Amino acid sequence: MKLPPGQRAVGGFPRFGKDLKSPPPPVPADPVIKLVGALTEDITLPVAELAKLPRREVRADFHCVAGWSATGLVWEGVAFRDFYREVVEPALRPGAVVSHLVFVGADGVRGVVMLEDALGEEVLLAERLGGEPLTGAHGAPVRLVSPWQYGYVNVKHLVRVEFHVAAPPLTDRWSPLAAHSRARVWKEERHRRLPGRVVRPVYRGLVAAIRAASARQGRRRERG
Ligand SMILES: Nc1nc2c(c(=O)[nH]1)N[C@H]1C(S)=C(S)[C@@H](COP(=O)(O)O)O[C@H]1N2
Ligand SMILES: [Mo]
Repeated sequence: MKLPPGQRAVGGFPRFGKDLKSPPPPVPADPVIKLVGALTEDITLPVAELAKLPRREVRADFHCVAGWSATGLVWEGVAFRDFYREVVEPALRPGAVVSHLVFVGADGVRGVVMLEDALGEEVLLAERLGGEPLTGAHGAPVRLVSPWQYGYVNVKHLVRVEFHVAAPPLTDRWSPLAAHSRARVWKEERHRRLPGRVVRPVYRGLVAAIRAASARQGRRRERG
């Protein structure tokens, strides 16, 4: 299978993220997802309720903006578009036209996704990977999976989804890693202003540094 431009296959599926030195956030006994924003009122949705929606399986490759790809992953969960139609739309404020979503993880990581991208056919609220419940490494209890977008919008450990009627303010406007608002892998939208091709080496350097820091931490943990 061909990979998107600038991507290389890695063996297996590494855990990755902004804080690999910390263990994944613990999963509460009865996890919930808060739904907030353009709704008549906030909703606290038990993750267990997702089981009532139609199940969907997606086989896809996963692409981190830093340049590695994991191939042939099999995810299972609920299609985001089914969730949106059945849970969100009936709760929207009359007249509200949602344009952007913000997905928030238990570790505070935020991913901004345009509604039209989130409604794509293969976008899942995924609870299972390779026939098993998600592990802490890969986003337990539930994560967003949007295979046509870079990993950074595939937020793990979902605790909150915000429904916005305008583009949310950019918090990383001046960062060298300024995330692209679409992050589409086949268009190599790695960076908000610079062509993806140009920033490839920057992200590659970053991945090496994060890996090294995480390995050092792992060795320290082993030694106790
Ligand atoms: N909550 C949370 N979600 C996250 C991240 C993170 O640090 N925290 N990192 C993102 C990045 S950059 C990538 S590449 C993928 C990695 O997913 P994996 O750890 O399952 O390989 O998760 C994304 N989602
Ligand atoms: Mo990533």
